[in-house]
Amino acid sequence: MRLDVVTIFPEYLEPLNVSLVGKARARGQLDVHVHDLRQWTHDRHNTVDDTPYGGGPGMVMKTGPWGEALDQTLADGYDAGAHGPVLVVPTPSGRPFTQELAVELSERPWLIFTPARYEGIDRRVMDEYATRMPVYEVSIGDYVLAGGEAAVLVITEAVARLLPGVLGNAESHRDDSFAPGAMANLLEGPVYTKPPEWRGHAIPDVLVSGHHGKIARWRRDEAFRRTAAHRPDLIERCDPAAFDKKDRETLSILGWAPEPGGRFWRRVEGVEE
Ligand code: J9Q
Repeated sequence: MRLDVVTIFPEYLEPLNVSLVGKARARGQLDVHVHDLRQWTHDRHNTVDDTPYGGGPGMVMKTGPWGEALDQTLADGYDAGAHGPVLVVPTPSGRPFTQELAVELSERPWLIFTPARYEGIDRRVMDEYATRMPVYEVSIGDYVLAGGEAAVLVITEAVARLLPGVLGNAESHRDDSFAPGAMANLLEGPVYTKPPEWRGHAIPDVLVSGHHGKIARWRRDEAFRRTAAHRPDLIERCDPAAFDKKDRETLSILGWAPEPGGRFWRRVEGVEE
């Protein structure tokens, strides 16, 4: 996979040299090119932004530098034999970044990221490149960043680990909370390793019982407990028919009951955690 990033802060992308993504690059599984947007400015102050039409706070990134940057990035990539580019624009007004979108992006041969500072990029840039390639405006969550560079790191890591041969066996994906096929879209429960007691904290006895059925059941109950506490929206979306008798018992202890209609779970008032 080829990856281009055009940014006014190329140093911000240094972490792409480290850890899983860095190793994927070193092995030639990922071909990363980081570009300084200001190389496509022509004035003495290397201006990349201007005031918004219609007034209002902040600055908007100008069409000119982005247009030249993307034209040249596309030309260089095609010259190097790349094909099938996708433009990925991190923005709080984009579609949510999910594991499903990570899988979709990991199946593309070439991603071009355009992280923006300020109040975003002039809309005409996305409109222009949308006539030549798919443009994905993506949000990594409901919070405010100073710019899109951190989002590029997040998206790149989620995508790179899905590339064939990038993950070792030790960190295989099958049990990830949000991976397709994970335990019914539940969050994962707590994990423990040696020693069996630490500063007076013991591990749950069941984990050393050697009883695999009981261990699996305990893990599933803990997954329900965490999911109900941290992500009630995931429980609410579940079809009650998806759960066995013990699942339903656990949920009812946690204060959840199937709707009278039977299509969803809902939180029952007055039941403690
Ligand atoms: C560029 N807040 O926020 C959440 N996902 C992306 C972003 C974002 C931001 C500011 C600039 C992206």
